[in-house]
Amino acid sequence: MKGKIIKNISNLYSVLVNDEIYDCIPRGKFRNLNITPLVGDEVIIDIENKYILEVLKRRNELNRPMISNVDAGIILTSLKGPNLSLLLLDKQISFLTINNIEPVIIFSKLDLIDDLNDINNLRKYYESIGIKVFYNNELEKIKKYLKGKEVVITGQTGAGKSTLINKLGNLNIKTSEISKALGRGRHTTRHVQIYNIDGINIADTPGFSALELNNYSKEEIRESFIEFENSDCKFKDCMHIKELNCKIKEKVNDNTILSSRYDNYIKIISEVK
Ligand SMILES: Nc1nc2c(ncn2[C@@H]2O[C@H](COP(=O)(O)OP(=O)(O)OP(=O)(O)O)[C@@H](O)[C@H]2O)c(=O)[nH]1
Ligand SMILES: [Mg+2]
Ligand SMILES: [Zn+2]
Repeated sequence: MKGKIIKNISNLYSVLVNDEIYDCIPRGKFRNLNITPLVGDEVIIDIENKYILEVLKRRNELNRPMISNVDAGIILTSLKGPNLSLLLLDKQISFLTINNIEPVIIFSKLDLIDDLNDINNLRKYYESIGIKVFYNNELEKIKKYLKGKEVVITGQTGAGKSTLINKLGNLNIKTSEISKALGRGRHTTRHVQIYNIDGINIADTPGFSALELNNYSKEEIRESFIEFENSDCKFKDCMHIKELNCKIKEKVNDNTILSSRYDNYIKIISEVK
């Protein structure tokens, strides 16, 4: 039977087959073949013995969070508690872009900020380079945009990922209750799980506080900065660092390119091999 993995906790995978959920374990051969099934995978299962027999070809996959076959990644970005980190935001945009997944920015905790001027300008900038941006209270707009898509929601611990999914789907995601019951004192999602909300498949994921992009090349990082495309620099292969007649640096100087974007680009490529 063919199904889709919608949840994974250690070696147990919940596979959805025609509205029924089967908790399966992978066949031993996967370990030898070095295949780890991922949430989002289309799989063939043996319903009687509750085995995953085969993982079908993936459209794409991420290692952080561990998920496959997604169209869009929501970068849930909190403005306060956790505080806004434009470096982490830009890293996530690059990470998703390199992996052929559309980045979508959703800002949360606007209610904790007095002056929204800066954040409105930030929104306009990211929109101007072709990225969809929402505030987390724009529930209907978010739903409309995500309709029919396979989506993963990523971002810092405590940014409000599970809260947003609960609001979108009128859900009460159990993971926060479980962590409360265990006395950890904070709502922390500990596994990846896909929820179906009015035609949107949306995966909740555990949060993180840092992201390393050092598996990628400097060129891949450069390509992931969308606004650097067709730069028309003097040198065709300009890295936009110290080269002469660099059009990107000119655009940074005349504020066509957001200076934090450029600074973060320099930071990210300096971490790379
Ligand atoms: N003031 C305010 N609080 C929010 C907002 N969104 C979420 N929160 C709160 O932030 C806290 C953390 O929210 P969660 O949804 O558990 O965060 P998460 O991103 O799922 O965190 P992890 O599962 O640990 O990765 C909760 O107390 C939420 O009520 C918001 O827009 N404004
Ligand atoms: Mg959560
Ligand atoms: Zn250049």
